[in-house]
Amino acid sequence: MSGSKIPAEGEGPVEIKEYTGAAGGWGSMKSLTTILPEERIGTDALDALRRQNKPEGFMCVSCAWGKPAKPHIAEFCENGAKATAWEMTSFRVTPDFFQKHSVSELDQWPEHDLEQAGRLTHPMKYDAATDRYVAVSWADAFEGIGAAMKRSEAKKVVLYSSGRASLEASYMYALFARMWGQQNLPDSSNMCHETTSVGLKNAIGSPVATIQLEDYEKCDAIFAFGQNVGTNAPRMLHTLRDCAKRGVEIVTFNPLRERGWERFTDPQNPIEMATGKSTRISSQYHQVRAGGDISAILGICKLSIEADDAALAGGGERVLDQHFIDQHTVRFEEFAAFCRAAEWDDIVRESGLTRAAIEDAARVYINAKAVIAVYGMGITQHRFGMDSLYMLTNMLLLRGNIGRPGAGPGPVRGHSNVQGQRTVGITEKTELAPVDRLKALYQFDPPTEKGWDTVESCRAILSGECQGFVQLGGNFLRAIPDYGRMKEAWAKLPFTVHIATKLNKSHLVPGKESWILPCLGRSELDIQGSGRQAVSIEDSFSHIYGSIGKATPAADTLLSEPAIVAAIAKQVLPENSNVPWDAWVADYGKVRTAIENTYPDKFGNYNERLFQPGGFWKGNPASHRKWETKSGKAEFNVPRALNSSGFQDKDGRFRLVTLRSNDQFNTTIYGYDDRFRGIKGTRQVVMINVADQQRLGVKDGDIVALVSDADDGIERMVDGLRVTNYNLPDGTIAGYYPELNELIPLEHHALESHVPAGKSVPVRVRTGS
Ligand SMILES: Nc1nc2c(c(=O)[nH]1)N[C@H]1C(S)=C(S)[C@@H](COP(=O)(O)OP(=O)(O)OC[C@H]3O[C@@H](n4cnc5c(=O)[nH]c(N)nc54)[C@H](O)[C@@H]3O)O[C@H]1N2
Ligand SMILES: Nc1nc2c(c(=O)[nH]1)N[C@H]1C(S)=C(S)[C@@H](COP(=O)(O)OP(=O)(O)OC[C@H]3O[C@@H](n4cnc5c(=O)[nH]c(N)nc54)[C@H](O)[C@@H]3O)O[C@H]1N2
Ligand SMILES: [Mo]
Repeated sequence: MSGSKIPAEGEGPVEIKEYTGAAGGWGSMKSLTTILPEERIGTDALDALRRQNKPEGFMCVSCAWGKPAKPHIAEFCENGAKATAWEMTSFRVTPDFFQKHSVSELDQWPEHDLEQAGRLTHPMKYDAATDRYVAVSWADAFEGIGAAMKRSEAKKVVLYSSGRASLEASYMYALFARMWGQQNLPDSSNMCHETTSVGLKNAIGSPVATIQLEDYEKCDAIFAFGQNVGTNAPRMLHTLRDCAKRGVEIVTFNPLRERGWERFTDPQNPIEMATGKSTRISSQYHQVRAGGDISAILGICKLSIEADDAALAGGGERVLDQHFIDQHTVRFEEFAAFCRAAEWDDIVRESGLTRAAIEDAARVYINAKAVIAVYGMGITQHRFGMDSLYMLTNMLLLRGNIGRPGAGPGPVRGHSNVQGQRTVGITEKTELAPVDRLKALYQFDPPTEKGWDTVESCRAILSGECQGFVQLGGNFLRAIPDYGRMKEAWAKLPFTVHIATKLNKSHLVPGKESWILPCLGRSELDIQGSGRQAVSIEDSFSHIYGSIGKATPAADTLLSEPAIVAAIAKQVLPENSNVPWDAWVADYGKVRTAIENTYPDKFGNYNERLFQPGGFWKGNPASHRKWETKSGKAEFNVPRALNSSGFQDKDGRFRLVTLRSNDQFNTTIYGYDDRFRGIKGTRQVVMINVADQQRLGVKDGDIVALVSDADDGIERMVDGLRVTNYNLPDGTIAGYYPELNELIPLEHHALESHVPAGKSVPVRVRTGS
């Protein structure tokens, strides 16, 4: 059994009551005036905020939303500012800190306290005799890591990256892996939008959004699925507000009524702030069951197709774009037959929505000339997540809503450079690696055997096959499912290397040998041989931006990510004059030239265009209706199930949605408040609606446990959760990630993309514990 009790937090009074404010507004100002002084940040940080997301400024380390060519006076949001403050804190985790606290002790600390302790300052190596990390020189660290890697079989070592590292660092990291003879290059995308990368590629031949920021100025309807804008991409609220004001219909599908999709007060608008005025965002809000999107969209498609059938029969105006369907798509007839045959009883049951509600949504869809479908983790993190995504593209294809202005799929990516990492070679899949170019440029034979993704890496860790784990940022152990089982196996790894800015749980379960290598953050000045360096990132719209850090580094002992990656590569690889690692570290412009030589179509004149306002666009074939799919056309797909949970409903079984609060960035917990959801002072909650509470015989404030209800016979439990009244569809309950990751079986993942299915986890509620 892998049960755990979450340690008590003692973070001030717990208060749970409905939040009545809009997203943004004074609430977000108040939240900022708390975190900025808490992190004791200096004038450097305020100056950095002023420059955040502006040409020649630094690009926010929080979300991947686009940075407009004409930025606002303050082009940052509450959560972007928190992320900056968190990185620019004046607290430090020095060798003394590690002398005071053993690793076993630190492992008991809540995640919040670990990161709040401050920025890592020195390279550290674990000493088992004293159970402490002790300071080592950079030279000794690299030598030790090199030796550990060379003792291992390259193909059994994982090189993970979290989506924050720059294009330059990521390109070097992936190149190093391949020159070493492997491509075990999972990244956070494997837990996130990989369903998009696989599903959109299959359906329309492009693994990313086909739209750009400016398309939001041209759409007349937005369909939004499973994304929490107010918390996870708050700058998008400005875009949505402008759309709503223009009369764009915004139709939202989400089991929770997320405040950002309801209304918004612009903190940068003095009149709105003074009058408390807010803009309504969604014109319709549908509280779909967790996993119910397949059926909700099926209803919309069925109504569209049947309206078109009627128009054909009666001579009315066509609803479908027949010309587009004929010219550009395959398998329409199969899909249309499936929709016509679908039964409303099934659609209503599986979506959790009434037929009338779906008819309202369909009316908007049918009348709109240009539709954007925006989505997040509520679509991708399900067992049949790809079927949900296919339904979303099916819907768009019916009326030719892909590849023209103001229309198309708009996945909202997570980490600020997660999409870019894939672009420059961080992938375990050979077909996505630029094998021929690498071979020509560096004269070696890149590996062709598929590497491990996140789930496969976890399997190899569990089985003992994995011989070592390097992470370029991130907190892998805490972000993955099955925390209890994985933690035990992780401790047996022969070596781990963590390139990080802050201490986290992954560092505190040392393998036989473990190093922590502290690096510069993106906001910091990075001086190398040729002077001050810039790095670059790619946003959700495939726009690429330069970023220059200006703040004084947290310690003069820090190295940059490119410098660390190069040093490790030089230890492990035989002397190879074809990669001038030192020259690259001295001048990142040379890495960009190498990237341009590897991907000439996407990165032409890279260095010249680095600071183009609004970023430069790497292009997208599907946006001009060039379909790089197997069939050469956009593909309709019939879904394999009517809901995406991938398990049967049963008495007492719930679909658990694991969510982010407004006070966290993934496993980084800034605080214990989730303002928009009215939850203060705690994260140990399970949100349940009143009818489900009555069925369970529990009430608001009771303490319960959640237990895994997967059919694999493994007991998994999280105890000490406070029942919290919440407006949710029957049978859907919710709580926070990462605390609940214990409950997700590793094998409960999206089928093709292997994204852990954190948005419908089968659980039971255990009372009286
Ligand atoms: N401040 C802040 N910003 C962030 C992050 C952060 O942690 N904090 N994380 C970054 C990262 S890496 C990512 S990937 C993104 C994540 O951003 P989101 O995609 O918004 O991710 P989640 O917070 O997990 O919320 C998913 C949303 O989907 C809804 N949902 C759950 N299940 C379903 C379903 O079956 N159907 C539908 N229609 N909706 C459902 C939930 O109610 C919730 O509103 O944000 C990025 N930005
Ligand atoms: N149950 C459940 N599980 C989930 C999710 C969910 O919704 N539900 N979401 C999934 C998703 S979408 C994602 S993206 C993953 C996130 O997984 P990760 O990306 O691995 O996790 P993060 O919490 O973003 O990583 C935080 C750590 O990154 C390090 N760091 C911060 N900035 C830098 C930097 O500039 N450089 C370096 N080198 N290190 C830095 C710090 O040490 C910090 O502790 O989690 C996934 N797990
Ligand atoms: Mo993510």
